[in-house]
Amino acid sequence: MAQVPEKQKSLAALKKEHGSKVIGEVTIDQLIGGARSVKCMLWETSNLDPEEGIRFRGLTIPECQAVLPTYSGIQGDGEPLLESILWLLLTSEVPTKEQVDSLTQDLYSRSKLPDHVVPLLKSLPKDMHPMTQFTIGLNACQTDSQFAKAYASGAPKTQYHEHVLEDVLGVIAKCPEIAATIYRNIYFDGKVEKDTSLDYSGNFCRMLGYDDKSFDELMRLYLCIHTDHEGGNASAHTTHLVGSTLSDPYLSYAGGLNALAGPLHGLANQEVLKWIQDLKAKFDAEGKEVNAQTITEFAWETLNAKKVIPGYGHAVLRKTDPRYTCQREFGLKHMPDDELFKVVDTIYQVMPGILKEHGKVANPYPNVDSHSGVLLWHYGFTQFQYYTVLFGVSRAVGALSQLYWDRALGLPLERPKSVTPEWLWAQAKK
Ligand code: NMX
Ligand code: MLT
Repeated sequence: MAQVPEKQKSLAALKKEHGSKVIGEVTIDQLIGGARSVKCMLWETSNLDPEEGIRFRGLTIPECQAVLPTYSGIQGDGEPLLESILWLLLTSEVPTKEQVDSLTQDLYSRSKLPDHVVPLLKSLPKDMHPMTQFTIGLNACQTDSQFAKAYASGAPKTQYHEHVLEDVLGVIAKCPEIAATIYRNIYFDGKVEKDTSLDYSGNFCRMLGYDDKSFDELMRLYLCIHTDHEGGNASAHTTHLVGSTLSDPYLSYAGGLNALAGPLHGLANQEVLKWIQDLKAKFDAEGKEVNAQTITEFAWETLNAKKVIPGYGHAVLRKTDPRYTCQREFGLKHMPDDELFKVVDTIYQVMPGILKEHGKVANPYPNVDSHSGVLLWHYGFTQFQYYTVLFGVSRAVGALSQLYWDRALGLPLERPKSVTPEWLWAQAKK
């Protein structure tokens, strides 16, 4: 990567000339409250503004949709290819279609799973959660780690990022087959059919067992928008933290997947579908329509039972997530009359008001997970316990692009300071 020496120099100069500059302070609220807004991580690949949402290397989602190569090859004609966003995140440059096509081939050349992985996945109980299976599958691929081998044979620190890049691309290349094997094993006949004449997302759809051009487009959109959400989210942060110990990218991202599997993070996408199914079941049984009034009733039941409304709220965002908005636009274009799509829209009309009235939530608007499930459901992808695996295939691209830069920039072991309650009380009384 040609930019590495220049970026290394710039960071070294920043540290040398301005290292002691104070850029913030930390309150006791922030310390107890999950470090919200504490600026303490360097993240190259994306940035999240509370009002505007995500920018990937400076580009908003609509800007990415306008300039990144698509399957037809024409920018703006369809959704961006996952490979184009990978190129953008890794290099900060908008790729050409030729560059993207060469990256697709490069990923296919690295996609073979070690021989023990498919038999291992097939040996797992079918009722083991798909995310647990995903981390097992990815951990088992670690036998292919180039970085671990190079480190063991004494590679110098200055070359770490070159070996890490091999693994970053290796993990991203292998994730679709691990994920598809899990899906086909749990819900179908275990057979995975590839079509490597297609792009990464199209081939992934065939491996999952879907052959529908409109679903391919949804997968392209889905995989692009879930890639990165700056560094502080739990899956990206975990990947960065584990990687800072010089654990290789396979082990680091398996750590990230474990964080993604929590219901306050990526698992919320399955929880949203479950919430909607529970709502429908209740009102169908009572002979009532699902409408603004019954949704409001069900939302208050959830809140009064001290449970969260899945898919609403965010640790950073203070407006509707632009990832929600672009999925809504996809729905309006491809399935405007779909029953569940309309339910999600009605939820969107009433939920912010309910959450404002409830009075606790800092952000009463929907996040990415609020919309993704119903779009999948429309195409017959109804196994919602699996949805977070799709998020996991995508998040590899952002978290691991940054992991490459972590090593290229020589970032050290992450080791923040903890304090005791006694120390905090002593500070409070000063
Ligand atoms: N429903 C009910 N209560 C909520 C919700 C919600 N959707 N969101 C926040 N709250 C509560 C929260 O539990 C907290 O209560 P308490 O004081 O009793 O602990 C209070 O409101 C203040 O929390 P916030 O400061 O608004 O949110 P925080 O930054 O702590 O948490 C989330 C952010 C995303 C964890 C939270 O909004 C949530 O639990 N949302 C539902 C789960 C979800 O959709 N997660 C997916 C996030 C996106 N992703 O993909 O990761
Ligand atoms: C994410 O995409 O990681 C989520 O929106 C959570 C976050 O940013 O904290």
